Amino acid sequence: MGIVNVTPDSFADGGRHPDTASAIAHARALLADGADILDIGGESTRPGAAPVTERDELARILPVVAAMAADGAIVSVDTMKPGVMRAAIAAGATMINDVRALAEPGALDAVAASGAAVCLMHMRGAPQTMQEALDYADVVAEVRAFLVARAAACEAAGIAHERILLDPGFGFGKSLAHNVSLLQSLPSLAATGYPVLAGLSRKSMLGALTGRPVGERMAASVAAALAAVARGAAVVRVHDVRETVDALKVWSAAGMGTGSA
Ligand code: 7PM
Repeated sequence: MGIVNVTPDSFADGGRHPDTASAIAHARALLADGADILDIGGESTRPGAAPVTERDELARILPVVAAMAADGAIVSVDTMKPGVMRAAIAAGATMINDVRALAEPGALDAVAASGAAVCLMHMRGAPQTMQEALDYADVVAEVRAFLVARAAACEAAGIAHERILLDPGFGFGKSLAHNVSLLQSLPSLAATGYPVLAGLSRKSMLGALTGRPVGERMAASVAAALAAVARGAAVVRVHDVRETVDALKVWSAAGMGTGSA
């Protein structure tokens, strides 16, 4: 899964859709690099990020979703808003990636009413405050229980078991030790039977492990993707698609098990 961010700093004071063309070009490059899925996001989940209105989020992502769906790509949309989910699905998205695991009122129904798949992610608290209270008795058990409960809520709302993926949410309200525990215990999440999606690309836990700033974390990110696949991830969400796909090809040839980047 290749990451396509459509969150321009210039958008609020700039032109109407200043970066649609560059986002589409980036998405096409990720497909050429071997991405199986594009994850298109117009709302930053960055800690402390300013909230984005539904109107602005739609203006950012819809042209990109429509163009990539028209190209035949499998399109995921990274959003917490039911209105954005519905519009994105109508424009051709077939997967919703929600860091709030469809907790927003109406989100369950928005996905259930469609044939779309959903990635349910674990986050402690809200993006603005999630790194404040990092207390877990057993982070692996707590994350797993949360995700299994959300999957049950999805199924009760009419979302088929086969359409649900689980994601421990690396970096979302977790310390380095919590993130490392979750990575090591990914098989326990995979044992639920739902495919697991792992997002480790360029994250601060890799900075903590290597001492590298965000612009110098590609090798760490590729290693993290391989580690996640080795521990049972079915999908890895990455910025560096070409390098990750190359690494997974060698990994696979060596009989180390397969995943999709
Ligand atoms: C600032 C902070 C910028 C955090 C970007 C991020 C995930 C996700 C994100 C993930 C799923 C990033 C994150 N991370 N969706 N969206 N899983 N399913 O590093 O780990 O891309 S945003």
